[in-house]
Amino acid sequence: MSTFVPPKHDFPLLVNREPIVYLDNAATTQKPEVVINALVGYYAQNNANVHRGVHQISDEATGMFEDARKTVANFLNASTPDQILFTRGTTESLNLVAYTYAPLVLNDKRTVLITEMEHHSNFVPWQLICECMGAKLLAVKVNSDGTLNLDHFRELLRSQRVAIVSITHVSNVLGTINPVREIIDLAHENDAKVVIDGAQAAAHLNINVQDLDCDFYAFSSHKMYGPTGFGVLYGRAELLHEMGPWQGGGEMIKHVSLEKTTFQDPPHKFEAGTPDISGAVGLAAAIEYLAQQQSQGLDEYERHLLSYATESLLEIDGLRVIGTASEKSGALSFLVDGTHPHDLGTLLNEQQVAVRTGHHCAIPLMEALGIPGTVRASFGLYNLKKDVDRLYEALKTAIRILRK
Ligand code: 7TS
Repeated sequence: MSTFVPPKHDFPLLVNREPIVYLDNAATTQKPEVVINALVGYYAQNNANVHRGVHQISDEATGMFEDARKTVANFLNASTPDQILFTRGTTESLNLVAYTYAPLVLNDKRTVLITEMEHHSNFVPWQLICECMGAKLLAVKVNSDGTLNLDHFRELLRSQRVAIVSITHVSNVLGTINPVREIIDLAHENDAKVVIDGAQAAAHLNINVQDLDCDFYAFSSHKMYGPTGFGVLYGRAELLHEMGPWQGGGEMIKHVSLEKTTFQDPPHKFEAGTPDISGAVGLAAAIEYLAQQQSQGLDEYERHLLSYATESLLEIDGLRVIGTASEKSGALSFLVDGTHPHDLGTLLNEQQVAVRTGHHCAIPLMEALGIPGTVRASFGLYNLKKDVDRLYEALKTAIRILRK
């Protein structure tokens, strides 16, 4: 095990709600005190609207908001901050691409490729826009171990006129880390643009949009220790310039008249109305906090913890891990013979262990795997081996009760 020490004491909720073991980090993470303080500090000291006031406080708020954009650009290694759009989260980021970029390229019966392992938020927006444009939506198959069927991907790229590939970096159910670099290269060789859903990657992997060479990258602040209701879309500059605005309103215009409105350059063209300024400030604080943890060996620790959890749970009679790819991160899904996931989740909750059960907003994946749902334990930087041991013991008790 690495020398990283999980800083549970940095997270007030975990301290206040002891002895609850929180293993639902793929749904949302808890917030460290530095993030909570950044939000309170912003409202107590610097709250004003951005990009419009001539007064000092508005200047400060604008500075903090735009500094947060720079922090996010560095976090993703984007070449410029104006390629960073602030949204309400991954869901809104993906909808933004579907509604403003897809119409430019989905004419003429072209295809959007997703995969069977997508979260509904990387599924439904594409279905809606494809229906609207008369385009085809196809899904790359998932192998029984939870990896992507890359042969099927290559075959679809060959046989279809693919305009867009939209794929998750890390599966929220299986934990699979997809080989996105390879997928992006293959897609580009076939003239398709690539959107990456980074919702489950941002807290766990180092993301470098220039190395990946992706066209769009989306993630949510709340899954990486930042505030809820805030997120990011990275877009390649030339594409953001081609794309029309998304919503109309204040601050996204250059000039308005009855005849014609002209628009600001990206990113402001895509940010109509008063944005979530505190969200940006909170996300910047979360990114700094996460970077500090990473500098102390977090990545290795998280890998060890996931292996430890997998090995422990596999000792339980009749337990089957759903998703056994060699490259995994964050989530551990499983089923236990003779029990229903929901019953297990309920009995775990009674023993103060918080997990998620069900289809995890990935019904097509459940159907592809032929399972009703899973129990999912998902880990954050504060989880200890002791938490895994609590899960193990609570599971054994739950199974004993259910099998009586
Ligand atoms: N994409 C993936 C891969 C996700 O896991 C989620 C949320 C989203 C998109 C949507 O993110 P949002 O912040 O816009 O809601 N996943 C989950 C989950 O696994 N359990 O609760 C939410």
